[in-house]
Amino acid sequence: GLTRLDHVGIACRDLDASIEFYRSTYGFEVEHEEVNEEQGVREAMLRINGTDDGGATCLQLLEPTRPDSPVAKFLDRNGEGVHHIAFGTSDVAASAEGIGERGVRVLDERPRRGTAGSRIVFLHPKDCGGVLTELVQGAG
Ligand code: CMX
Ligand code: CO
Repeated sequence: GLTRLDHVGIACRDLDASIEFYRSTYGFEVEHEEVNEEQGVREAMLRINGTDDGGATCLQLLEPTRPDSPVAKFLDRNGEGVHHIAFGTSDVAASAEGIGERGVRVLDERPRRGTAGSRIVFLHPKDCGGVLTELVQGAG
């Protein structure tokens, strides 16, 4: 099952400026930074706290790497802001299958590679009350 809030994804135009905002305003530090070309993002994970199951809750700051990417389209339509939420699971394929059986469209037929070797799938925001929702299984 889903065990925790893994992260909140935030779309931004300037990753470095966004990192600096969260550092100087709240004291959150970057734990991990990478480019994920498949998702079309340059991203940073800022850890907020650890959790009972050994995971963490993070902010994921997302800057688009190309104009046709999901985050670039989101910025064009909405400007900067909250882009998605992500729930942690110990078995992303099983969680996605169970949720799909309840009539929610799963956007990824099989899990894709997410931050730091995690495995992720997305659920359609139109089936989730307008919230783009990600399921994530840590690399472990
Ligand atoms: N949150 C809520 N609603 C969203 C949304 C979001 N982030 N993105 C799009 N929508 C809504 C739009 O507002 C639009 O609604 P209306 O039809 O009412 O106007 C509808 O969904 C379709 O929007 P669109 O701009 O035409 O977008 P697409 O259908 O091309 O794509 C989506 C939408 C969710 C399928 C696509 O963004 C996607 O596949 N996302 C998953 C991958 C992703 O977001 N990767 C980046 C993050 C990577 C990571 O977390 O590691
Ligand atoms: Co995410």
